[in-house]
Amino acid sequence: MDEIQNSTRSRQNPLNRGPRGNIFLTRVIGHIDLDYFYAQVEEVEKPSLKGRPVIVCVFSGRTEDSGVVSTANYEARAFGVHSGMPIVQAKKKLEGRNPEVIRMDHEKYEVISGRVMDDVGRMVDALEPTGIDEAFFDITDSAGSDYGRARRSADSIKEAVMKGEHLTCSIGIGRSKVIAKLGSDMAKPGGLMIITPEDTESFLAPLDASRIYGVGPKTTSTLGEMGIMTVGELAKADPAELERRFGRKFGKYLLAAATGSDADPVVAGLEPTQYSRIVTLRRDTRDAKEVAEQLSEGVQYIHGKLLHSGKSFKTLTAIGILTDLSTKTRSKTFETAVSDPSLMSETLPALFDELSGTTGREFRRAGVRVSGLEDVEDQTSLSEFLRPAR
Ligand code: DCP
Ligand code: CA
Ligand code: CA
Repeated sequence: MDEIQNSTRSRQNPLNRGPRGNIFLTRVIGHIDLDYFYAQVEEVEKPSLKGRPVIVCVFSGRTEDSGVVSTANYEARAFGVHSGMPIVQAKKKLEGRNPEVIRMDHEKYEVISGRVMDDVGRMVDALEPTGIDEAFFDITDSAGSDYGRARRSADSIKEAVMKGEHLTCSIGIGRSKVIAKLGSDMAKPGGLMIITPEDTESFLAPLDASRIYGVGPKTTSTLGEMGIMTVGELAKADPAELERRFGRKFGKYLLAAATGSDADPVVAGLEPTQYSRIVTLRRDTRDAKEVAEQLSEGVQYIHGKLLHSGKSFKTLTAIGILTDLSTKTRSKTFETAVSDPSLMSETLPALFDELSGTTGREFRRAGVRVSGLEDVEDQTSLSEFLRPAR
């Protein structure tokens, strides 16, 4: 049975010949990027914001309005507001438009980002996060190099992100990272762009060379001096000249990127920097003890992960998702790294107690996270210190 499946698969697989004439499968690489991420999270948390301009801001605290816009939803962008703009300027542009100005809450976006990455990570062969709201993924094997199947995978990923976090995202798919990234950029907001191997050349040719990942203003201007404006022109450039101007490594990269043959692999999730577990509570409640009790399995799960990876942690975070779906967190950082599960169980009720004190709402879901991971090496675990010798 296996054999039949394998032979059917390989007959359908588009085959390529590599540099040494060896046959390899056409890669299927994706790039996912969450739409207007911080602002969209705020909209999900407070649906009444939808349709109004929303700006998420980092206040520097010097004067009431000093600071910059972290991101803005599309309603605010329509009036010229963008990331990095001074808050004062953004407010001017939105005068009379009833904008919502929200303070950036990085912790919250981290939690949601982590959940999205976990969900997407389970649906792909390899996931390489490259920022809080984006990641490359590889689905060559699971899609069998078939771009029709790749489309269905991408649709499922978009559905999963919507179902799990109520967020829209943009996805690009192609045979290299550069193509996938161009695809997700062009698909924004909310779209899916698939660039099949056959369409790659005609897709790339007319684009401005500056759109290639890693090509900044300086490179663009040097390319301009060489008479190269488009990716198509770059693809036809003299390799020796490119290497002379940009150095061997970057020169080679530019040529590979322009022909859609950059071979950089998707490197799956490096070392974990945190472990977390979130559960839906049996009933909505404000009782911190009740919440913490229902996380005991989560604590055991994290303890297992710590043991398995030989790590201990410095920071313990209680995550509360309230009945209005807003996410709140409280953390405690220990002086030295610890890994004891009973220490987690003992600390959580106090953290949830603090959390419930700052909000008038009940918890619907709750979670626990450990971060600031350190190698245990030969440090004795706290439980061994505390446990009476037998
Ligand atoms: N960000 C920031 N300051 C910037 C750029 C971004 O704080 N100068 C934060 C806020 C964004 C998040 O990073 O929500 C992701 O950045 P993106 O560049 O992906 O921008 P958005 O997700 O906001 O918008 P888009 O829909 O264009 O991807
Ligand atoms: Ca984004
Ligand atoms: Ca991004």
